[in-house]
Amino acid sequence: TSPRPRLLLTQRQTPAVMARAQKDFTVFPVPETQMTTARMLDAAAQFQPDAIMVSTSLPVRAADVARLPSCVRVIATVSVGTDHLDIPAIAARGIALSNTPDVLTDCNADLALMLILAASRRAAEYLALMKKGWGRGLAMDEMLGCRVTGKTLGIIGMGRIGRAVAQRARGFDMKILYSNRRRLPPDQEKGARYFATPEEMLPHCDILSLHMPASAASDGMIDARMLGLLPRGAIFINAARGALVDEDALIAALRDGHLAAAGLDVFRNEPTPDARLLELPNVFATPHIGSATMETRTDMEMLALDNVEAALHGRPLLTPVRA
Ligand code: 8YV
Repeated sequence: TSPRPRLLLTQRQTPAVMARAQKDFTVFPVPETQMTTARMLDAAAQFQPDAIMVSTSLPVRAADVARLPSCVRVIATVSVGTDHLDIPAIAARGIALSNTPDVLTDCNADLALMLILAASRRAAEYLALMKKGWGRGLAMDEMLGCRVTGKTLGIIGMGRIGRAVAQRARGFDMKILYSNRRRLPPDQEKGARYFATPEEMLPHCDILSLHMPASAASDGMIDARMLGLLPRGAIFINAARGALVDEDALIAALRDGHLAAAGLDVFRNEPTPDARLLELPNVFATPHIGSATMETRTDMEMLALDNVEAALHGRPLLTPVRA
């Protein structure tokens, strides 16, 4: 029998995935916490893996790709986003690359709705009050939130996740606007109103939610000018990527009340976001947990393993990342 392929896991996976990995592969000892890229490169040099599983918290840039041993045939990222990877450099080394689309769409959309509801209804402030001691009844006009039902939601990036957010928002009778590189066919648009540019859409949004990938072109696209186009009192939601946002401009807009609130799952500096953002009472923040359910993380990691096995058996990847 041929020896089992060697798999470098850069962090622990869910129990079902660990069991499968340990059965089907020789697995490098998995660290308690996420490896750094430097540690991953050392482990790769020592362990000589056929395959490596990474995630958004393990960037692989061109200089890192250059240091990978030649035995590495496939990198599987446990994420739909690929902005942490140098795709051309990986392709140039002849290393197959897969990601995990679709399986996380629902959980990410659920999280976006959680952020919309929590930001609109001041969940962070109420939780802080309850922990401090409710103490006395709130006055009828004190600490009021914003109604969600019937509001206008603008979505930038109407891909799988954006459409799943729209689907959920329809349950709250929200009016859906979207901007996207291209207009969707009617069966996907489902009555949402298309804008060719975000600039044209923003003045009409009560709530703005980002669902596009990060890239060099989209870096910092939500800046002071764009935020200024939103009506006063709008709510800003980001469960996509922190790099899409100029956080100085976001902080200014939240401080001066131009934005009523923000719901943020992603930040420019993870895992140590700008403290000024987290101190704001009108920010509801979570630590990049859009896909973090047992079911979805298991599905993502199983799909990553399926891709690894396909690559090592010379079959086409299930979900390839194309250069
Ligand atoms: C992370 C994500 O991958 O899929 C993505 O693009 O950002 C998340 O699902 C996950 O949190 C692991 O880092």
